[in-house]
Order: sequence, then C-alpha cells, then structure tokens
Amino acid sequence: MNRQKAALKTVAGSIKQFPEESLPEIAFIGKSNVGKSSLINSLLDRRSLARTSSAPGKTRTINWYEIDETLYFVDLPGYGYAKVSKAEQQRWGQVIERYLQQRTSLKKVLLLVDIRHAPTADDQMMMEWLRYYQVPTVIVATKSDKIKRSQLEKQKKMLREALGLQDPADLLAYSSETKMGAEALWERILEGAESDGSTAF
Ligand SMILES: Nc1nc2c(ncn2[C@@H]2O[C@H](COP(=O)(O)OP(=O)(O)OP(=O)(O)O)[C@@H](O)[C@H]2O)c(=O)[nH]1
Ligand SMILES: [Mg+2]
Repeated sequence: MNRQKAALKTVAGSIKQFPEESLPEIAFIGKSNVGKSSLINSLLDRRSLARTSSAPGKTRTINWYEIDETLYFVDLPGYGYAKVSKAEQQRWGQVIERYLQQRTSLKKVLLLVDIRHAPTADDQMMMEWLRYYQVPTVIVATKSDKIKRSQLEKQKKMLREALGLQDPADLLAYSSETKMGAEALWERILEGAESDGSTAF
C-alpha cells in the first residue's frame, strides 16, 4: 500500500450522506483540538490533507480519506467543545454514535487523548461505550513532544489506569511533530484493516 497516495473522498454532515461501505475503515475520535486531523496528516506524510487549527472545533463533518484504494481514514468532529451549542453537540453525538454502531467496515477506532492531562468525562464515556460494544480500540496519547521524556512512562501509566486498559499495548504515545510512535501505530492500523472481524452490532 502506498501511503503517499491519499485523497479526501467523501464529506458527510449527516447520516444520510455516509458513503457506501467499500473499504476497511479506521476512525479517529477524541475531544476537540486533541490532534485527530494532525495525526492523519502525519501518518500520511502530508502537511495539510486534513485541515487542522489551533482553535478547537475545526472539523465539523465526517471526512473519509482514501489511501491507495485500500483503506479509509475517517476523521470525526471532536466532542466536548463548549462553544458549540448544546443542540449541535447532541446532534453530532448522535451522528458519531450511529457511525460507530452501524459501519460494518469499521475495523478499528483510534481514541485520542492528550498525554499531558487526565481523560475527561467524555473520554471516559467514549471508552466505556467502545468497550461495551467491543469495538477494537487503540488509545493514542497525543502531543508527546510537549512533555519531558522522563515523564512519558508516568503519564502513560496514569492514562492506562484512568481508562481501565488491561493490555499496556493498547496505548501508544504519539507526536505529530516528531512522528514518535508512527511505526508502532501503523502496525496496529494494518493489523486492524486486515482483520475479518467487523465491529458492527
Ligand atoms: N506540539 C504538538 N501539537 C500538536 C500535535 N498534534 C496536534 N497538535 C496541534 O494541536 C492543534 C489541534 O490539532 P487538530 O489536528 O486540528 O485537532 P483536531 O482533534 O482535529 O481538532 P477538531 O477538528 O477541532 O476536533 C493544532 O494547533 C495542532 O498543530 C502534536 O503531536 N504535538
Ligand atoms: Mg480535526
């Protein structure tokens, strides 16, 4: 698979606009501004394929990026952004939930959290939801370049405990700036994409 060959294929603002299921999908979820779009760019060695912003609430649609006719990366809008109205947050909650529930082609969820902070109540809820429905999930602890190397293990342990992870391999420290963790994460992505199991229920 040529990771260089990636393009935005579909943009959906509502459930009606979801594309047909054709390729395995890897979904990127997490709170607003945690670095979902940046992670997609860095994994694909692209500067601005997915649009990023220092202001939260940048991604407002579900975006499917097709990689070499083999795989989709699915960039979801962030949750927990206070400036978005309650009504819109609720509507998006439903769209995201529907996406996670109904896609048979969804192979793995990457749940992003900021390595510097304890998970939010929304992160906890999302983790519980994914666990309950047995969706294969990898936690990506982003912005690892922002802490000292000596703090890495401590922060990873804190996050693993807070999210109730049994297997330490299910959490990877990552940096979109330095690409720390990129190869390990690609391995998990490809293993997910090649699995037969679907996550739909
Ligand atoms: N230092 C550092 N900054 C990062 C990293 N990842 C993302 N950022 C910065 O964090 C900000 C938010 O990144 P985005 O990728 O737009 O975040 P998002 O999760 O897609 O946000 P929404 O679309 O609003 O949900 C940007 O200013 C990025 O440059 C990282 O690994 N290290
Ligand atoms: Mg985004």
